[in-house]
Amino acid sequence: MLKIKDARVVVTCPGRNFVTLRIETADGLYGLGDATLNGRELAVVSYLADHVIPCLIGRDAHQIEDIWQYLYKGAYWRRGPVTMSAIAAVDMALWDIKAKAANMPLYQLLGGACRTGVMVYGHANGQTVEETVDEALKYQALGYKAVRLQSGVPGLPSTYGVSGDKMFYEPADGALPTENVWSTAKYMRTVPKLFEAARLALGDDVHLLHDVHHRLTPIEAGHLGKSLEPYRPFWLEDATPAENQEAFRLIRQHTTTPLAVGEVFNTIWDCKDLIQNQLIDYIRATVVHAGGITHLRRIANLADLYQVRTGCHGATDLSPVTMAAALHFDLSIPNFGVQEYMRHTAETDAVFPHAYSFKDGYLHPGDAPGLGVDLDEGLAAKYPYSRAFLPVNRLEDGTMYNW
Ligand code: CS2
Ligand code: MG
Repeated sequence: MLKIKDARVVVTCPGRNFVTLRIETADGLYGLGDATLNGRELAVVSYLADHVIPCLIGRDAHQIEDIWQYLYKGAYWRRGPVTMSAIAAVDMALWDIKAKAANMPLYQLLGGACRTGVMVYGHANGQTVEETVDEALKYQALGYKAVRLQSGVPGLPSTYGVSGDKMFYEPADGALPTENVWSTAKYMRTVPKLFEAARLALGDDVHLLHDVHHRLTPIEAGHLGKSLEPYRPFWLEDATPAENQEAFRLIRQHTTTPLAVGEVFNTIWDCKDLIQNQLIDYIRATVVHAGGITHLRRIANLADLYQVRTGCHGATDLSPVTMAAALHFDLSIPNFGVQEYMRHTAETDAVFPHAYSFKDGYLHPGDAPGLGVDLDEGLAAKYPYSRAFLPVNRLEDGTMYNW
């Protein structure tokens, strides 16, 4: 029995807000779990502090699956981003503790390595197509085998994925939501030019990815996918909102461009039909928003039956605790595809010292026992929470739209 003696939630803002759960056992072992839900952080803090932690004290930290079921079925109100981020944090921390107790890196406990490293993609962005291609060339020079391309859209003051930051990207930018203006017509004219210029400049040996960020209707997404086929994109991400999973059938009918979706998914139910009907090629659900390693492995196992690979979300607003957990997961599953890797600020990396390392386009979680990430609570306390909202989008006529 590894009795849970204490658990607390640590909130810090070294460049951006992060919520971390720390669970400690009577034997002095402790584990960390990320519970950061961008723009809604404090809802998960309360869910953990007021509703989950009281239920954890005294339990056996070894019983990861039973505790998962207890928090999921016992909540009565199942699913959803807040509940599943809270459960995810507990799950990550318990796997961290179990691997430390076993004195091995988590991937070894998850069945060992299926590859020598985790291929990642970087986030090239620029105000213009030319600037974006220049940034992509810099990633290629750093050894990246895969690069995501996001450029400004002529005629639109701002758009998703484009900022002054080049190695990390933080969309939550205001004490109240920033209102952006969107035009699908202007966007649809830009993306094919971006891919044509990038393929020309970077050659054939680099994977090119793009995030539509939920902004097209299914038929528009089919059209865009088709127009990019000559440039062989690795994937088109979040081509249309996925609440109606059937919507992807229409996209499939019009293009063979691979489709990736899932960063906003919280359980296997959000993607079961997409996977079983072969409507997607990459599932992007993450350990922090989809119920932790325990549940994400279920999703990956289902996906494997249909030759769907993983492409886990790894944006800057997912903490280094999530990145560490994701890498142990990515290294150990058979149907790994690619891992998103937006870097963190130097302040964040100092608050969360970690064993994972980048080399020649690949990340490796390292071989420290557990997740291989820690939390400097003294340093964290120097960065108090600062409320920040994600932007919203309106069409040019003022209609509320998908950001
Ligand atoms: C994005 C994210 O990285 C991605 O693929 O979709 O930047 C996303 O917008 C943020 O994580 C939201 O907090
Ligand atoms: Mg995305």
